[in-house]
Amino acid sequence: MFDFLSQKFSGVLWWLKDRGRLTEENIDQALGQVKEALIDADVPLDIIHQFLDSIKKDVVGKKVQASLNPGHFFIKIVHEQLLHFLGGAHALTAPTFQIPSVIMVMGLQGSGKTTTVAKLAHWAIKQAATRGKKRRILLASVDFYRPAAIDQLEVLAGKVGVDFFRPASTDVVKAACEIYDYFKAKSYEFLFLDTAGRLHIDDQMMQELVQINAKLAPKHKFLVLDAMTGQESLRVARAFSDAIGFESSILTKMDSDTRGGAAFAFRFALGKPIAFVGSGEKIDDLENFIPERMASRILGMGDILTLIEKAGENIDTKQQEAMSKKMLQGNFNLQDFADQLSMVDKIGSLQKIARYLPGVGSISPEAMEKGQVEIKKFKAIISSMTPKERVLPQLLDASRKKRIAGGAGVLVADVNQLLQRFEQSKQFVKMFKNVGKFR
Ligand SMILES: Nc1nc2c(ncn2[C@@H]2O[C@H](COP(=O)(O)OP(=O)(O)OP(=O)(O)O)[C@@H](O)[C@H]2O)c(=O)[nH]1
Ligand SMILES: [Mg+2]
Repeated sequence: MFDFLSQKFSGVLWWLKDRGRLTEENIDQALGQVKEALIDADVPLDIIHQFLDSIKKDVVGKKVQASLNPGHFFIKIVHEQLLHFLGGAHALTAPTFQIPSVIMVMGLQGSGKTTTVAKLAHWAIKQAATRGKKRRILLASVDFYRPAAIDQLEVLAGKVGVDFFRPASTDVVKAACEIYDYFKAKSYEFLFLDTAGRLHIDDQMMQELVQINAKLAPKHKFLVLDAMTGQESLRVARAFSDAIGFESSILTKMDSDTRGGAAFAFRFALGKPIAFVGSGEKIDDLENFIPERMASRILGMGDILTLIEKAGENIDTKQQEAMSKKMLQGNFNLQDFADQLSMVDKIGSLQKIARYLPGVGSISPEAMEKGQVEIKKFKAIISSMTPKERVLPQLLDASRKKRIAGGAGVLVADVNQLLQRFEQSKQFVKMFKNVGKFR
């Protein structure tokens, strides 16, 4: 997600960071490239101009801090403005649902509503579980537009492990009332309501939603937008906002090779936050949208925090904290590298992780597979080393390498390859450490 913007931005900014002086010429050159990147990402032109103007105003208006070189100063301003555009540092991160609540999703056909209903229910269960609580959750749908739509939700409810209710009526508003009565009668805490989509904004769809909204007064309304639709999704969002209103949006399919333009522009164009982003088809593929992290990601700093958080679901927090501290401090030895590789194993596929790392855009499945095999090999090599060798890899002379290769059942060339990878990884950590300095 945002790989495209990230690649373009980081190219410009890393080039600029080494300039000793900011001249009108190199600022204009950098901004020109930022503009090109945003146009290519399908961000509306008026929004691009406002964004660039705000950067320019800041660059001219603010004094370069003594501790920063001019290139870093420029990046800092771009980062600040980006953050502002995406929702600000103190934006609401995770919505909490009051008890009881009706939570309604709406959006165009195929935008991901039904999948998102299941993801939200799963998310609510996980949230409650962190406080040792269990929620009584009901899923239901008033989508009579597509024949299999309601069955789809029933299957998903089974996967999430929550109750499902099928209304007898096929009149949308009557069905909505039936669902609501059932929800009340059975004292559920949350009702997640799926609605029908249409290919385009359509009067009948809007009218139905207006009526459901009036009858059920959902406490939370989410607009589900397919991030792949680009600028068009902003027009859709305005139409839903005018007709029904919603508090925040959920951008789906951020795992696709979308260029991120809609996400970039949404908050600014609509004045409403993005609450979540969908990053896959599974019920677990829902993330909070955190502007700070997204801004860093776009600027090519990678999203170590998200990565670590994801890891946290599978890895104990102590290990996680130690790792992030080491990364930030730039102390990083082969043992850490091995631990990191184990984390990769625990988190899941490399493809997922690659999305969080700077400059790693799309990687072919073959390359991914090769990567997984490499990880296994590397782990075997590191486990054949002595603890001392792991901390001081410079000890590894030819005879030690031979011993290690023998122990791991690999070639000496593989050991060398590991050391090379470790060096690269250290470079990345170093870069991250430097980035930390001027943020
Ligand atoms: N890759 C990816 N696919 C997604 C995501 N969210 C939904 N999908 C897929 O998109 C397709 C449409 O999702 P649905 O949840 O059925 O969309 P919908 O809005 O309910 O569609 P209608 O009910 O027909 O209006 C399905 O194949 C989903 O698996 C996502 O975040 N990432
Ligand atoms: Mg649906």
